[in-house]
Amino acid sequence: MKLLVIIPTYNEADNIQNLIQAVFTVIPPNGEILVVDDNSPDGTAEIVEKTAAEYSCRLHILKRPEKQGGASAFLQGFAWGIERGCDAMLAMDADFSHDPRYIPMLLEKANDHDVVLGSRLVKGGGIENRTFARNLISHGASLYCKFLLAAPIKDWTGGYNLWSKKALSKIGLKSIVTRGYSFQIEMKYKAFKAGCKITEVPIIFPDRKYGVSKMPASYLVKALFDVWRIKCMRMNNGIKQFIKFGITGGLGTVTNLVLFFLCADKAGLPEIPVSIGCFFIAGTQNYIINHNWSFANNTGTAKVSVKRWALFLVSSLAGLSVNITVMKCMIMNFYLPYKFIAQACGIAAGMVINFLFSKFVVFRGISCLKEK
Ligand SMILES: Nc1nc2c(ncn2[C@@H]2O[C@H](COP(=O)(O)OP(=O)(O)OP(=O)(O)O)[C@@H](O)[C@H]2O)c(=O)[nH]1
Ligand SMILES: [Mg+2]
Repeated sequence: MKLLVIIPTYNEADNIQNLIQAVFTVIPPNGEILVVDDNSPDGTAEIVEKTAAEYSCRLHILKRPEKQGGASAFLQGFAWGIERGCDAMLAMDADFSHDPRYIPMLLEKANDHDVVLGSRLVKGGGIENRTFARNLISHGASLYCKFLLAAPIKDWTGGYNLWSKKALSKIGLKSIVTRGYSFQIEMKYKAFKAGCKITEVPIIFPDRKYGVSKMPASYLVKALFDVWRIKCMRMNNGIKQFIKFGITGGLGTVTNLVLFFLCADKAGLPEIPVSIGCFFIAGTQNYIINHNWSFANNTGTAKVSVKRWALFLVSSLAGLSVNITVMKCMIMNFYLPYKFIAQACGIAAGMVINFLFSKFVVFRGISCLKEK
């Protein structure tokens, strides 16, 4: 496993050299560190550059022209690591609140998990030297997220986390829109929703000894609102997918009818084989459009595959069966002035089934580095 440790820095001159040394003593020999510095006025970047000489090609620095926030630094670091073929990316702060001694434990858990969270809120974990108020905020924020997002994660805001390449690809880095504490919440929630295997390992979190905190208190308040935004984003995403899926289905129906008209009406070919052929062609068209458009957030860079195409056709058949069943049941059990009302209900039910099967089976959990 090729590990990249990503450390965002802004004015961490007092910490960075010691941290780099401490990290290198615990990571595997092929592990590397990337510092993402935003032109720190205290010369953090220069210290990293000098230190780099000691660790030939294992210590890298990404220098950005101005302060852009820790979340954006992590995102850029993740993208950098993925491009360079790293299998796992460990995000940690430079201020020693994230003690390097936990790295071996995080790495061990990475063998059978996609995401390993350094957690202050599981048994054995904790926050040192924190006031009662700050403890309350941490616990309260996590309970709030757990309740609203309905995911079994305890430490939502912690930033000492190990992300496998697979998890980052499932989450889709370009889909992450929040910053500050909310960034951690959004990443974790999306990982959970993408079906990543997540675990939390206990860490003790001390306050920084050197330097000052750069996280404005307003970010905490912002996070409270962002949790709703994250929740709604997902719902909106589902609605958008459903609309696109419906349009795709409509296009497929047009293709089906035009082909049927040409082959059965114009060319005089037998209806049943023509109908089956139309089903395959329109189904294939739907599969390709859904892959590249309706579910582009899930599929990303992945190519269309025969297996998923076959699954999609099975899903279409399942939808058709539900359509016929609902239509028939309605005609048999209700008085309807027109049969097409039953057929319309059947189509709607079939479409929902087809959509759910597509979303949660056919297009679920495919690589998604390309979003939106
Ligand atoms: N590249 C970059 N790094 C940043 C920026 N702001 C903060 N950081 C780094 O992000 C990490 C976390 O920042 P802190 O200020 O410690 O924030 P925090 O840990 O959430 O808050 P505290 O608990 O108060 O320390 C540290 O390594 C910072 O140097 C930024 O704008 N750009
Ligand atoms: Mg800190």
